[in-house]
Amino acid sequence: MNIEQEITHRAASIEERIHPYMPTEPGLQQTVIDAMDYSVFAGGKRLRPMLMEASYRMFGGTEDTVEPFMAAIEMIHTYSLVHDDLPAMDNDEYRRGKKTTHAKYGEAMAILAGDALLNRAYETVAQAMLAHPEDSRLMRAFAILAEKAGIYGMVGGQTVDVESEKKGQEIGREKLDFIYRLKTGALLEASLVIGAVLAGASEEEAGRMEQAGTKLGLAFQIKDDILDVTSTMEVLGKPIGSDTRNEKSTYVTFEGLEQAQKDVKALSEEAVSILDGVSGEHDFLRELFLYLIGREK
Ligand code: GRG
Repeated sequence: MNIEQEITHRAASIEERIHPYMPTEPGLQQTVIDAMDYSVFAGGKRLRPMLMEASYRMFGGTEDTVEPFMAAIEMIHTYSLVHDDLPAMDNDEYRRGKKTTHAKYGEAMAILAGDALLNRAYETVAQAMLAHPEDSRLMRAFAILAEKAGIYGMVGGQTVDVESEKKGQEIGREKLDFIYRLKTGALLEASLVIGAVLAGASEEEAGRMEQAGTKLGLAFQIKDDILDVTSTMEVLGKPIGSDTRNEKSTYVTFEGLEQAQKDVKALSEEAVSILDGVSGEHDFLRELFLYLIGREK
């Protein structure tokens, strides 16, 4: 398998399948619809829906009930990026090589586009549940999505991150790990667990997928910290060095670049070994986990 080609192919297919879940009905609220569309289709690796679908297939899922959840998690991920880029948070002007949503549409419209994407995600999943009222897996998956995106997940991690950014604030490794596990890890965990649950995996198997997601999330965020130091604006699609400029404590400031690289590799391999302990064909997932160690953006 040429993993790069496979990822590109899957990302394109995911993009096509997400599209129909986005709003299209024209109305006076056209601007916010345009801003949602701009944000979702500005690029992006489509990693979360890719993980979700691969996990679904790993546990024998064959239907398209996973698709609304794939669309929903990408909408939630995109809303989080749109809000994270706002002047009140990171105040970033570029992402994925393009102007951020607030830089293009203004701050108010970016807040609304983020809000609308979050709502649209839940609308999308609710429609799927209404279409299959007999399938309790959809309800379980919905509950996981909501929890992992909320205060016990991504929003919780972002809260501690925002509070820790006050200049001169010393944050310990424990707090850093908490931030990474929730801010970055929670949606990756959700992707793997939701795929498993929708395909009918057992509680134990879903738990293992969650553990793999936790390790992967940590590795992914540490790699993000590394790229902020070692990459370029051209490759990353956003300015580098933002953590240093904001005097932000990161894994790299705690452990140094070399150790951080080693830990990304070790964590990714731990994630793979958890995967390998679960039955079900997962060649692509394994390759994807390992590919992310060396990712350049
Ligand atoms: C605003 C509630 C709220 C949360 C924001 C996701 C997030 C939390 C902040 C974004 C900044 C950041 C460094 C998050 C860590 C996770 C991460 C590396 C996100 C980028 O994910 P990719 O690389 O993005 O999958 P693409 O563009 O490929 O979709």
